[in-house]
Amino acid sequence: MRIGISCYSTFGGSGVVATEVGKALAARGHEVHLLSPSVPPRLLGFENRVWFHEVTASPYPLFEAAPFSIALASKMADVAEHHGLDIMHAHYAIPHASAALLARMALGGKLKVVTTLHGTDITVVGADPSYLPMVKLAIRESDAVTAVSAYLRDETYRTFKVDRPIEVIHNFIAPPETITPDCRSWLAPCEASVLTHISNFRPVKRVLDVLKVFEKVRKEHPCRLVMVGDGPDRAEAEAYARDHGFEDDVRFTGKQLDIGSVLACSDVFLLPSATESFGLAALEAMAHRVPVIASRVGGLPEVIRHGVDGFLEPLGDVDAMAEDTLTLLRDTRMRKAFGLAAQERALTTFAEDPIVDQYEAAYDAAMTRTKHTVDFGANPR
Ligand code: GMT
Repeated sequence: MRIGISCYSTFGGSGVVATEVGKALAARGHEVHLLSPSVPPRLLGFENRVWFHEVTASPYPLFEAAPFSIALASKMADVAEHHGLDIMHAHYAIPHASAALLARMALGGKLKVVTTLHGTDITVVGADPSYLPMVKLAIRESDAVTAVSAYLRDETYRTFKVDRPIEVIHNFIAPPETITPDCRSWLAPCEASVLTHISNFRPVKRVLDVLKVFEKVRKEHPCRLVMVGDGPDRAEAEAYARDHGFEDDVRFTGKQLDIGSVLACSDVFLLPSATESFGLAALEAMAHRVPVIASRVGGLPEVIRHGVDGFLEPLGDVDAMAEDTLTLLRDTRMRKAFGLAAQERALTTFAEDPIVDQYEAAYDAAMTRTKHTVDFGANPR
């Protein structure tokens, strides 16, 4: 098949899933065209059968902001027409799915649209009245829709009241990257335990809860905190560490491509998010044998088994999360057993191959779907 994949070029989340799906499909012999505002970080080396198409919205004095969605739809239509694409796989509803529908219209209905819902496109921004009608249209009119967890599928039905199948295709773990062997000596000198958090530091991640958990744990057990990523709440988190006198024990590394090396020297991963449709960062930690302590929200219970490979606590319960962390740090055998169970679950339940099979099946289903509620008229091609 010839497949377009449209995504944000983010370090985590939908950008990672979209790029890894693209790479896996290309390895299976499909022709893959990635469309994004810049090269996604996971598209590092040269990949056979993968094209990259940069999407740029040209400025014009009349525009208050250059219309990215229109530029994206135009690029999709152009690439689809000139490379003979069968499918446009939109990752994240806004604006990727809506733009794909426009491209499909521009091509007289000849392009099939598969939309993958990732989380905040439904739970945070999608539900905002300024976007809701267009997200609803995108969900209704895509030829196939997938969601990264059962939780997200159910939330989509609840919020948008759409009457169509939505298939759950979980996030998966791509084959691990190379590990830098000695990063522990810089991250946590003096044999201290290492707690890690990786995110985009948006309010939904509750990074201050991470610092509060660490603040409690460090009073009882020698440890360091590694904060990987960047975003709006980083400055507040750094200020919290300074104001509470433990800034020397926290490393804010900023965005990192090689999170495998950080995870390889981590003892516990903290993810106290307000909501998380799946929690790809948790899965990545688990694949590196790091038990995850998270809030019991969204799709996280589909990933982490409480008391088996991690702990799930009520949202905002930093006391319970600190207690869980101390339990694991004090009991090395238990922590190792949790780590092994986590890795086993990550590499079997969320292995790449069977999950990419599911995406291929979704494409096949989309190719055979004929019903569009919008009348596209004659094919202008
Ligand atoms: O907020 C983020 O974490 C980024 C966001 C995205 O779309 O880039 O992540 C969402 O998609 C990931 C991949 O499917 C999921 O694993 C994350 O749980 C989800 N984030 C939230 O629901 C907050």
